[in-house]
Amino acid sequence: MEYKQLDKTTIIDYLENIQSVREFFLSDTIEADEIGDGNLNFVYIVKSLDDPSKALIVKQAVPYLRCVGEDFPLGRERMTYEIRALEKFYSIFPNFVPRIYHSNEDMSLVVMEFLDNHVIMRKGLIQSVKYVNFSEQISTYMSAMLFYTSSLALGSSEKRTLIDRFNSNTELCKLTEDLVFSFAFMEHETNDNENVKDNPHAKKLFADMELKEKVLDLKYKFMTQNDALLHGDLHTGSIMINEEETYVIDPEFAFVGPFGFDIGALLANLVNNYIHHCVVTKDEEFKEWLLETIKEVLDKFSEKFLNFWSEHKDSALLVDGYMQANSLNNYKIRFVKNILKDSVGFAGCKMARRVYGVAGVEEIRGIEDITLRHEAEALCLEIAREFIMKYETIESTDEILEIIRNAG
Ligand code: ADP
Ligand code: SR1
Ligand code: MG
Repeated sequence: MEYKQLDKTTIIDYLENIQSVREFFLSDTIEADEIGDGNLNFVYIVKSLDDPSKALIVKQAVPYLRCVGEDFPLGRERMTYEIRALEKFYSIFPNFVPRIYHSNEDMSLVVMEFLDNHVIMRKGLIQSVKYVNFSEQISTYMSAMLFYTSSLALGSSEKRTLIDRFNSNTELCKLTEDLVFSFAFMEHETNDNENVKDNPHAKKLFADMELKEKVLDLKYKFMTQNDALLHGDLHTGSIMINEEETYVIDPEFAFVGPFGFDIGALLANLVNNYIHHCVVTKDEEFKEWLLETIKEVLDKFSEKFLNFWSEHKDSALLVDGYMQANSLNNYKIRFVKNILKDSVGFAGCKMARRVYGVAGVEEIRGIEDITLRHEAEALCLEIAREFIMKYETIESTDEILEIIRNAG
């Protein structure tokens, strides 16, 4: 089928020919509305006019970056990787990924479950909403997705097949290389240059060679380590949540990359939210809940990852009988500690890129009072720097919390 960019009218004609969608809506009259608020794609809600409880989401990639417009071309193949990742993640643990009703790589389009009772997590966190099941659920999601797509679970050829299926997501990997690890640390036309101009914190960041060397090390890990299938953009805007459930959406940046990258993205976004509450709401109780949540997410991740591993004796990495039990156990504990260390480094890069780089986050760039915004930015850069400079020596989650608490 030849690619065609759909709109809220032509989507209806398209869906009429899709069997699974017809079975969902039966003979109901349907209507579409565009609801996308992301940076890259168009997202439509398609609703039944006969039964308002029935709705589906249609997401289509266009051959440019939505938030900039047609002047910024971007291959729509990103949707191919989003579809493949959604299917892969769903096959590992269906509870955390929207159900797919239809996908079409030629049309760069996916039709999926409408998460009607869920909100984008970032929005909830800004409103100080506590999600009590979150640490349990997201730690299961991250440990399962990372473990079962890694060489600790897969055989050697299966792992290489997985890499072949995902690692031509070149344009989006390049976007991350540029935006997360490079441009936000230097003078660049894509930065938020109104804010960079005459800003001593920006000047200091861009001149911080000690920091930039460490960022380069982390960028190199991002570019060369093929540990596991990543979501690739696991910020709190890619999580839809309510008090009971957690769903992860939007994996178009998926590729086989370093274990610590998704965990780092999540950590960075939780800390950015903490900073918002330090500076704007000063909600001490919520800040404490965020810190506890960070600790729980990381500790539970390690525990669950090790549990999955204990059930797998043979893999690309390990042959049963290769090592004595206690040595193997020590090896595994060290392995997971190294994942956490890298997560902290990646979190630092992810935090810093939100300060002056393109695509800020609401928690910081959305602060209208300029003095408070600068205060949040300074705090963000301070914690990011500590994370990046110290990540290789971090031994426990308590040390991570200490860095966060002691800043400011
Ligand atoms: P982009 O790739 O452009 O970032 P997203 O996948 O993040 O797009 O989707 C943009 C917005 O659409 C989300 O912030 C969310 O509000 C809404 N959305 C996306 N998928 C769903 C879904 N399955 N159910 C409900 N809303 C969704
Ligand atoms: C120009 S795209 C900017 C950012 O949006 C996505 O959510 C990723 O984080 C990307 O870096
Ligand atoms: Mg998004």
